[in-house]
Amino acid sequence: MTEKITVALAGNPNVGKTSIFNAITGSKQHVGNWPGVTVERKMGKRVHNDLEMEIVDLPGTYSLTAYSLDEIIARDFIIEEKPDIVVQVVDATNLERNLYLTTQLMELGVNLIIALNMTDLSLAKGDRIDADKMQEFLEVPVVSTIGSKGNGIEGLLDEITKEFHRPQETDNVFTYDDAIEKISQDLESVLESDPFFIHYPSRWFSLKLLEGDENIIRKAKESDSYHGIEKILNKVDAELLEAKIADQRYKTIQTMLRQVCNINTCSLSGSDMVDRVVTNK
Ligand code: GDP
Ligand code: K
Ligand code: MG
Repeated sequence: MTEKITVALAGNPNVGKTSIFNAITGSKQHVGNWPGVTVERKMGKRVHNDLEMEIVDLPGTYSLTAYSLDEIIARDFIIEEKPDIVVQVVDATNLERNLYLTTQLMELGVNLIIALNMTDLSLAKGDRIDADKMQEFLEVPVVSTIGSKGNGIEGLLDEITKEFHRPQETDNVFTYDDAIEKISQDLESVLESDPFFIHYPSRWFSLKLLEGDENIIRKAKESDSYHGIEKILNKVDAELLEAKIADQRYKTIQTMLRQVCNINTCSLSGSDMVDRVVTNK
């Protein structure tokens, strides 16, 4: 029996999402627009083993905040359509920046697989990335690909099948200092006690509140629990927290990079990245 599943391809712009989408779906694709907007929406089909996969090529995003239309489209699709699997296509020549989006996808609680793409270019650059160690650290499958040549696609499809049949566990690699964890847990309790928030992953929603995400705060205001949420948020300095959260995400990424690759070439300077994320409004 064939089961139907949805697989979303996420990732930063120009990392090879569409190349991988084309390699998976061949000519079985259709192009339209996302509802209500003129952003291109590509869907395609592929049957692999016992699965009929509907593949969705999401707009390229650096984060999943509400800073741009592309980010809103990608995040709404993931939250509302709940794809069975999300494949994040990662540019192996730019790991540190790409893995920032990984933190967001993990916090959303998606069933994640990483396609480590552009591995021909990273190899040529002299980087040696240990995909097995990366997989161990992140607790998500990592498959090496060269999207433009269609290399690694069968392996990726096998991994999608395995991941779909694997019982879902919650990965929580990205944790924060005790103060942030405590406030986040307080918020998560409020969110989990109100059915208004039932469709949102509470960990992700609470971190977005702490980051001062305007879209999420507006959403929270529509709920009956906003009074309780506001009381918790009033106790913290939102701008400081947003920077701290981004900083701690990069620290975890850097810790991982030191373990999975020859650090000099794989790592960029973390502080520049934090500035970019925080001031990107
Ligand atoms: P998207 O913006 O994420 O959809 O990226 P595209 O699929 O459009 O790819 C961006 C560019 O990178 C294109 O010129 C692709 O041919 C190229 N590309 C994609 N994957 C690879 C890869 O693994 N290696 C190399 N060398 N180029 C790639
Ligand atoms: K492109
Ligand atoms: Mg594309």
